[in-house]
Amino acid sequence: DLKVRLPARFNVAVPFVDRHIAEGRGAKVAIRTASETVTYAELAERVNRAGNALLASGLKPGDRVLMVVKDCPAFFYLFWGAIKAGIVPAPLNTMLRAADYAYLFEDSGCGLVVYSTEFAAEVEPALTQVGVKASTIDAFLAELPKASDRLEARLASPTADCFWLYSSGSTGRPKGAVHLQRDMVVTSECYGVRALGVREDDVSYSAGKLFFAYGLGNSMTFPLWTGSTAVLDDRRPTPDSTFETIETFKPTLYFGAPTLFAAQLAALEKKPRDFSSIRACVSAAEALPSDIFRRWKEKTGTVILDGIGSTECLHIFIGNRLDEYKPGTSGKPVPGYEVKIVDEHGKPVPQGESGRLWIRSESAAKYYWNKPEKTAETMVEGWLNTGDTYRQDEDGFFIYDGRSDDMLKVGGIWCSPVEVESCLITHPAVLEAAVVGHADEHSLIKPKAFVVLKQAGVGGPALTEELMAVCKKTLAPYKYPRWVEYVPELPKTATGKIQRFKLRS
Ligand code: 3UK
Repeated sequence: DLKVRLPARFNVAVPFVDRHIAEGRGAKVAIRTASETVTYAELAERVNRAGNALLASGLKPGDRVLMVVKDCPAFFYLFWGAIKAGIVPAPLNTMLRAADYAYLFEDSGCGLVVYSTEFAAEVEPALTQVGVKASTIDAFLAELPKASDRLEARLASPTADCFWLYSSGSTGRPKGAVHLQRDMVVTSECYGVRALGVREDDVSYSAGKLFFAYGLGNSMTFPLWTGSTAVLDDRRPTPDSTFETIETFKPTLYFGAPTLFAAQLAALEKKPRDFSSIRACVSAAEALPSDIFRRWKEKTGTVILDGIGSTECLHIFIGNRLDEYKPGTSGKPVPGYEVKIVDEHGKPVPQGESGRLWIRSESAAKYYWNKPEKTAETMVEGWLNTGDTYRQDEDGFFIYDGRSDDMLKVGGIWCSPVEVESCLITHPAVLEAAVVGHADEHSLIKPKAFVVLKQAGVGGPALTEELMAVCKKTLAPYKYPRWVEYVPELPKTATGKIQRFKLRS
């Protein structure tokens, strides 16, 4: 039986945090960073103090605390302190712009925003606009010594709302995926332990940050579930920063994404690095080209296990394993997850044919906050529509065939073509724009813009520079178009909808 069993009433902070004290792991290091180490005993105490500090700030069980927090131990204190007190934490992408934050503060109806000062330039204007209560991480940490180190865990059902993660869509605003008490137990046990084999003596390091569901599992829930150790680095991941972290902290598991593996490979051509501590690498967020797998293995001697996960499912649901992998595929369903590939009528396709991928699992978000229509479209009778097109090969491995919608993964992060188009048309020279994915030299997708100008013939390198600059300035910088092609008109349907699929080919 692959189902994960939980008591009728519990609080998920107990097995993830408090259990380690009872099991005699108090002196073991839970978190390592360049400037500090935190033991399991220190973690449990600070989680209690954080929960009490949140309650003292006026938050009540069920209220949301939004986190714009870099990868640091305080992320753990805040997240688990909230959960233990029955408050709902929602970590946000730290790369967003003021207008995005204003929307999220409003949409969530949150009682408090806690942010790292590194993000103040985008967070503070949004706070002023929305008028929500806020604290910097430093101010929050300064409150902890005054708060009690004892906190009674607030018990709830395994299917009670627990935390949120926002995910973006092709049109419209980000959707808050509401995750339940049991969800982190399910991902940690099914993918973390059963598929990946995370164990107590592992040291995990994830280039993907904690605010992504991917990083949250890699560097927080899997280590805490197994009583192992997480390495946190608050820098923007580059080849140099990640190699330095690997050489300094000697992780056994390294979690990256294809764009970063490609950049690391380019850097390895110039200077070899020490990978001897690593027993497995994991890649997710977009498909890993088999050429990157091959070159990585050649250069580092380690395999990269590609797996597909989503914010809605919380972590990887189809993945390669150390004992069973095939480069160029996403692997096989993770034990405990049900998977089907269906046609547009919902009928399973014959083996080998491409169709839409649906997932059924006990780690799936229950609904999107405030978005009943999106919920009804995506979550149907216990199944979750991933929006991906997949096929299964003769050995049962799942092969990614692209998205069923127009959404792009850029460097592993969602990018809506509509959002980039809306930004491009703010430039006075632009009449219309359409954005699609285009493969770069590593077979990884980046945005490409097709632009119709108000005045034909003025398009050229100078204007292209300007268009890229306006996108970098107004949007999260990774979303800017890497190529701009000037065209006389865009292909459209009779009703005037841009046919992006025609531009892709
Ligand atoms: C795409 C992949 C091909 C796919 C995620 C691991 O990426 C994560 O979550 P998001 O909500 O995006 C989900 C979508 O991204 N995708 C992810 N991984 C792969 N496509 N191969 C892959 N290996 O379109 C999927 O629907 O940002 C990844 C763990 C937790 C996660 N949330």
